[in-house]
Amino acid sequence: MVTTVSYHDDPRYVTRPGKGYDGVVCVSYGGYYGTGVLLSDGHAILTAAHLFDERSGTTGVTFETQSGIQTLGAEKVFLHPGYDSGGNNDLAIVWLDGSAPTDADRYEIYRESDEVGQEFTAVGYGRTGTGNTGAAEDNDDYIRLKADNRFDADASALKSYLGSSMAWTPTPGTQLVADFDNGKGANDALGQLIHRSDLGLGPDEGLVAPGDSGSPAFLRGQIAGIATYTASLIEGSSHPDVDNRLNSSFGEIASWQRVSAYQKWVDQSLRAEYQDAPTKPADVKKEVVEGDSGTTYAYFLLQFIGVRSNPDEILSVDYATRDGTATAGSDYIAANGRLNLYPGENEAAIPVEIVGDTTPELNEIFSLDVFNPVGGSFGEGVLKLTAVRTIIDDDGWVG
Ligand SMILES: [Ca+2]
Ligand SMILES: [Ca+2]
Ligand SMILES: [Ca+2]
Ligand SMILES: [Ca+2]
Repeated sequence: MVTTVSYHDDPRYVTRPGKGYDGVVCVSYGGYYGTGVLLSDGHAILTAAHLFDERSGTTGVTFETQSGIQTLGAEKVFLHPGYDSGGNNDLAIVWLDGSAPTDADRYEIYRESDEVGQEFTAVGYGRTGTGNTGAAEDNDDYIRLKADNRFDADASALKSYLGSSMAWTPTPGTQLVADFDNGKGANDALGQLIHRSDLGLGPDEGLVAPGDSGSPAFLRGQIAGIATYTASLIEGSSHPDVDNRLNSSFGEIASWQRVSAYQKWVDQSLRAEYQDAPTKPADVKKEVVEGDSGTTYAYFLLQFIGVRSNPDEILSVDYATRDGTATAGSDYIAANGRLNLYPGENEAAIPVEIVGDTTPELNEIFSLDVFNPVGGSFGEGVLKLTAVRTIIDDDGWVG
């Protein structure tokens, strides 16, 4: 991450373990590296497809958490089927070959469409440097930094202003752009190029750099963007880049894949991996054996019974886990988010990770609350549904 001020140890840029960014990981493949982010199920990393483009090799995913540094491999990697080298649909999901460290943060994806104009926090392992001089060359020191910026526009707005002087064509509604501001109108790239004037966030502002490909942009703690490219743009008499070369300096722009536009692909790609998930009520297991290491899933099944008033409509509910005798963090991993049922889907499972250990314990319970139904109801007067799961200890007796 290139930041406005140089010092990597400036508290505004550091991401120490335990402070909320432990699910941002370094992804290596074929001698190249980028950044990715752990999704809510604890098994999948969302990153950029171009990390895997035209190379071969093995995938490594490195976590830095309070329990130390741990690298996992990939069981498989899915590229978005519409990915093209012009930067469209530049998303990949890495399915880990084991569960992520239990102390790594898991993140929901951002599902609203109000990103433009909002401040976000970008976090990644990319090259460091300052806005004045850009990313330092060949300093792959793998420091996870964060910086803020604001989504100025949908990337398709650039094309409508720049036309054929821009060599690529972002699909409308699928990418978000932000510029790297130093507070001066002359270097306000998107103010100059597309009349979205905004002079930035002062010393908190930053921009992605090589190594930040695939890195998340967080809005309200959820993954709203996945970094895809940077650009130094010129149009007529506007030369906003401070040094007229592509190096993530002040006056450049970056583009993020707009995750809200891809929620169906993300959700359905993950659901296809939950091979033990129940698909009908008779298959639901209300008791789950704890296991001795890593995590295993307890599933909750959400089923819609009825006829959609509009067959193209997405139905949704919000959900959140709740402690019973089991405690989030040590016995299971808290989950909360929104479950969508897409057209043609009438049920889906919500996985919750059970934390394995070898300590004798009593059997313990926790719950999942489901609320805020959109497109259907739970029945008259019912605001919330609750289901309970029991974690069966497999480590002997306690007195
Ligand atoms: Ca900016
Ligand atoms: Ca700006
Ligand atoms: Ca530059
Ligand atoms: Ca056990």
